[in-house]
Order: sequence, then C-alpha cells, then structure tokens
Amino acid sequence: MAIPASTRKNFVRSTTVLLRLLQPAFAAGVVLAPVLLLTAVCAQALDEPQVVATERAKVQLEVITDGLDHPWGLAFLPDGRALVTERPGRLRIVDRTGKVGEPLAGVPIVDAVGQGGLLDVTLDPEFARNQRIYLSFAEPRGDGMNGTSVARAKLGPKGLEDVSVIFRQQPAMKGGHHFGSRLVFGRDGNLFVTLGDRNSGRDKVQLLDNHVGKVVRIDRDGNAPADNPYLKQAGALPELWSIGHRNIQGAALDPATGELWTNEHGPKGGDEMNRTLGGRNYGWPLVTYGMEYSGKPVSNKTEAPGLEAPAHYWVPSIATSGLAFYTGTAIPAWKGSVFVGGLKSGDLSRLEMRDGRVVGEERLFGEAIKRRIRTVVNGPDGALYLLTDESEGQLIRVTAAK
Ligand SMILES: [Ca+2]
Repeated sequence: MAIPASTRKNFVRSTTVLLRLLQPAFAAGVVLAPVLLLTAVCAQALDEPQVVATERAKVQLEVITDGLDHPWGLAFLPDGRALVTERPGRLRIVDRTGKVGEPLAGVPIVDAVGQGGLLDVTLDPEFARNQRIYLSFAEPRGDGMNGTSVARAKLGPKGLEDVSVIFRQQPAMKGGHHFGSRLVFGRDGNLFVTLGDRNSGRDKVQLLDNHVGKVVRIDRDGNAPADNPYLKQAGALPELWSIGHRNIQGAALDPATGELWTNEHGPKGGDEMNRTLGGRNYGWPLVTYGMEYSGKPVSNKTEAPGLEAPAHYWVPSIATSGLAFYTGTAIPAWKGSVFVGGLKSGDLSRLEMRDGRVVGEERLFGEAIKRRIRTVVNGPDGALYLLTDESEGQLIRVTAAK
C-alpha cells in the first residue's frame, strides 16, 4: 500500500523527536522496534481529519494535500478539480483525491522576488464555453523593474494557449513588496483587479495618474468599461475603480448585493476590511489605524471627511489575505459569515455580518492549523477551502464534523 507523502513526512518528524526523547532508553538497551511501531500509529493519527468545536458549529479540517509550494490563488473548475497557482511561477491542477498535477505549460514569466510571483487565478464567467482563465502576477518589466499584470489564456489539454497580457499596473517600479492582487469578476462580467502601493509608491496612492494602491475595473480585453467612475476626470487613468489602498490581498463579491469587498494589509496595526465602492477614497496614507514598523506615526488621523472608514480593522494586524463570504451548504450556521485569512496570526477570522456591517469576530484554527493562511474560497461541494503559504503548502477542506 502506498503511504501518502504527508504521512511519510510526519513519520520522519515524529520518529526523530521520539528517538531524541528516548536516547537514554536506547543507551540502556531498549529494543527499537516497538518505538517505530508506536510512531507509525502516531503518524497515522496526524493525517486523520481534525475535529474543531467553534462557536456556531463543530467542523472538521482535512488536509487534501501538502504538496504545494507557496500556493496563492485557487479556482475550482466545473468538474470539481482545483486550479492552484504557486507563487514561484507554476500553475497546477489538484484533483479531488488531492493528487497534484505537473506544472501546466505556458504560464507567463514571473518576477518571483519577495512577495512577487504568480498570484491569483480566476475563471472567465463563461469558462464552460470559452475555457478562458485570468492570472495576476508580478511581471518583470526590464531594467530591474516589475509590476503587477493580468494575463488572459485558454486552458487547453496540455497547458495555457493564446496567452496575452491584458493589463499592466503603471508605473513599473523596483522592489519585491505590495503587488496585491486578487481577481474578482463583477456580476456585469467586468474584472476587478486589486493593486498594492509597492511600499515605495506611497506618495502615488492619492494621485489619479497611476495604478498604485488602487482597485481597477477592466473588461475581459483589458479596456476600461464606459461607466468607470473616474473616466471623465481630467488626468485620471480610465481603469481606476477606487483609490487610497495600501495592499489588497483579499477580495470577493457580497452574494447579497454584488458589491466588492476587500481587505488590505495595514502598516504595523491597521489591517482593514472595506466595502469597496466605485469612485471612493479609502484613505491610505492620509488616515490609518496603524503606524510605521518603526513605531513612528504614519498619520495622526484615523478618519477624515471624504475618506471611507473601514467596515472592520485589526489592531494588532493579522496580515489579512483571502476573503470569502460563505455561501456553502455544508455548515449552515456559517452562512453569511465573512472569512478572512491571517498570514501572521496563522488563524482564520470569521466575521459575523448583519445588514452589511460587521457585528462580531471569531478567530478559528490557530491551534489546529498554525500556518500562514493565504486564501479562502467556497468549494463547489459547499465546503470552505483554505491554502496555506508554506513550502509544504496545504489545501485544506473545512466541512461539518461527521
Ligand atoms: Ca483605509
């Protein structure tokens, strides 16, 4: 019988620990075999689904695979398989048994530096007809510069075909920070792309002549739709949707209203979740609940007229990434909750919503997962799926405990 890779790894880990603990016993002449038998049993137990009691529901966590290298984006195909990006620049398909496929051919060259690389993936709303997908990535732009770009491609039997870059964040800059980026289709078939401030581009975030620290809205060819909010403003780039963001790595539509919601990394303290409406200014760096990493203030204001206040903020920061309104059926008590991953906190935040407002927060799985949670997505089976940002990155299924 084949032993799954994760079991083998756990076996090696737990064996090493036990051997260290039992060294005195070996010195006294104890036989090795019973120890190995014991550790094999322990290793088996680690791979069983973990049952966790939460405020609203008893759920189970199943590690579908731990064979992903810094996975970032996840989109389910109509047949239930998962299309997963790995930040170093690979796109793979994970089947329903957890088998991780070979990297697909045709992925654009990425600048896998710092936080950069291959980032999000989403399917065309008409994927069943056109097999198109969209990828966001840190693109090398020459002279040591890079920037977030969006590619469109057809998912063929052996990999990507007809690959074209339909959007490029302007201007290109140097560095490995704050690329964003999530891809979310609106109900009207236009695509939202979330873009970071590149860390060194903070002075550009409040200006309309660039894509730094913005959400943009484009059609499926990369053009600005005719009803974009800044279209008639002199000097403004036509793709702009909202401004004043620091680094958005979580985004989803509210299933009740169709509105875009996003979360963004604050500086030290001050991560935010925002109902992200067109033509609005979300305030970075004029207002924030955070401070510089050095402890110095970014601004002495947390709110100001004309700047949108966050729907929720975190002090200290959890390092927000991934956002999903739970729409599944597997855990009925969670319906309508918003889930936000924490990279630094290593847990999953469940936000309880009422009339479009956050009325409570529960932190989940800090003990059970203890890994950087990068992505949260609704599965076609009604379960919630998580990706962990590690070299042995996991795909985890969260469903009701049996
Ligand atoms: Ca803000």
